[in-house]
Amino acid sequence: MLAGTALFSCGNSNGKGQATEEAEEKIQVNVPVFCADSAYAYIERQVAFGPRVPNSASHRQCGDYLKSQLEAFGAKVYVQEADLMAYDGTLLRSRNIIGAYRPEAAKRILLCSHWDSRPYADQEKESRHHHMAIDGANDGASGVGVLLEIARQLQQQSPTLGIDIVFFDAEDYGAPDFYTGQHKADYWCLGSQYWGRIPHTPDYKARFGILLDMVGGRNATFYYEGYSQRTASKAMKKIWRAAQALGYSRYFLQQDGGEVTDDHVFVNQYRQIPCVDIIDYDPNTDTGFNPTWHTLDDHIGNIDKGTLQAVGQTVMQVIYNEQ
Ligand code: AHN
Ligand code: ZN
Repeated sequence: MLAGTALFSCGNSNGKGQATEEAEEKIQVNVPVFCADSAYAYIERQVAFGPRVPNSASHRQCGDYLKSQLEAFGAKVYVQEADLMAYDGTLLRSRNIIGAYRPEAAKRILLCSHWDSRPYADQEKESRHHHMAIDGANDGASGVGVLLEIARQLQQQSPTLGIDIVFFDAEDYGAPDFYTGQHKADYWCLGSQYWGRIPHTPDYKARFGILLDMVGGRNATFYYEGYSQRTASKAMKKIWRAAQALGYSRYFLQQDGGEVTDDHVFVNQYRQIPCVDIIDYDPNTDTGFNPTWHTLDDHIGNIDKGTLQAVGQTVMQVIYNEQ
């Protein structure tokens, strides 16, 4: 099984944060070490199914895999099924897949990512490529890979708060640039819009949420994303502070980036949960995203373990220190 074979070089003690005799009375939290090799293996595994485009066999198979992997890591798993209408009227057979840790705990943190991949490489230079589906190693699979590794860690050592890992479906089925027909508004993030209206448990609440989107690119840079800044600045500052303390300031820049319509918007709008988007922002491209964004270059060869490590360890630092 992957869970066993994924552990190449990662031990399970970081030697940091251990309670010493001198500092006994202080609250010390031993944060487990995030294993980037393991996260990388979970990304490879998702990509190996083929593009996870809704209504495809690859999509269905990957969804089954995510559900069974969360179960294997000891989560209480919920699967929300819904037919969601895309911009062009296509009904997307979608599943939000949720893994809850300590489901009885009132104080909770939400961690989320989208798991579908985009049906169109519409940022490719040549139009003959625009109708091809992307692997979405970064755009989709990277966030899920990091969260699966965190799920594996949660099974071994529980933080104080309950944790919910939500894999949203149908995030990336927005109208392509080449589509000239009429379309409805808000055609991105269909899975999170559904979950926001009908959460997996009634009146679901969390102290805050963290959304991971494109967290595996080489030389990734995470800026203060505009919507997170306006609606979740307290949690955002906490995350960036943790990253600086861990030595990841070259990834987590303390500068303003653009504003992005992403799943965190609907988590906040529908559930009033402040949610921070950790998303690779590139000020040197027209799109503001990584050069591989919505292109055929978004494949496993462009995933960087250093970035996965920085993001995974930072998220763990935050969730294990929450009281
Ligand atoms: C828009 O382009 C409007 N939102 C980007 C959200 C996204 C797409 N994240 C990954 N793929
Ligand atoms: Zn995308």
